[in-house]
Amino acid sequence: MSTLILATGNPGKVRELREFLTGWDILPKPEGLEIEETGATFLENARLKALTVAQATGHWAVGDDSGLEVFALDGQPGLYSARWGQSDQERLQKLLLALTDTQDRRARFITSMVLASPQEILVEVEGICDGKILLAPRGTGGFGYDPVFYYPPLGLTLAELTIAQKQQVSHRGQALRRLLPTLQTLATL
Ligand code: ITT
Repeated sequence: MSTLILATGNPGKVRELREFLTGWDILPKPEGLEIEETGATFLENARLKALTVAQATGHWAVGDDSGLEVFALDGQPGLYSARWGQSDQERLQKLLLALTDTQDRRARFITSMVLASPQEILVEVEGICDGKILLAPRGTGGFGYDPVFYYPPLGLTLAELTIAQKQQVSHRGQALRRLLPTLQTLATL
């Protein structure tokens, strides 16, 4: 079985990537390997994560940089979604507070996902999920902003979905499906 390293320290992302990448020997990012997110875009940060981890381990690595863009907040927290507060709870409360009295609740999740070998970047893909920010959290699944992210076609928040259901509709699921042809090719090498 081929080895693939998940270039992330976020346990929520690890659960979602693992669910999708069956048939691979999946290993976590090496302990203590911290990657400073110095990029100016999601794509630049995703490249940094995937390539750094692939080079450090000598294996293929997949990394994503993602975030929540809220229309009424001019795209914030965006690139700084993880750095907007100390914990998921704090970030979520800050978001609800920032949107108090705001009628326009439109938002979207974006991810840039990159697959790299120790030598080079192999593929770059993107995924987007459109939704709305609720007035209060709902559901216990997922991670991050999922409990306030309402997905209109299903009438549920992403935190009310199973991992498999979230993968069907989420930005990360979409990006992973776009990565699939290359992953399938690599698996046969
Ligand atoms: P790594 O860099 O180690 O992968 P991270 O959590 O710092 O972990 P990002 O820099 O990509 O990852 O930040 C993404 C943040 O955006 C994440 O911490 C959440 O707050 C939010 N986010 C991204 N995808 C999400 C999702 O599917 N559901 C809820 N929140 C999400």
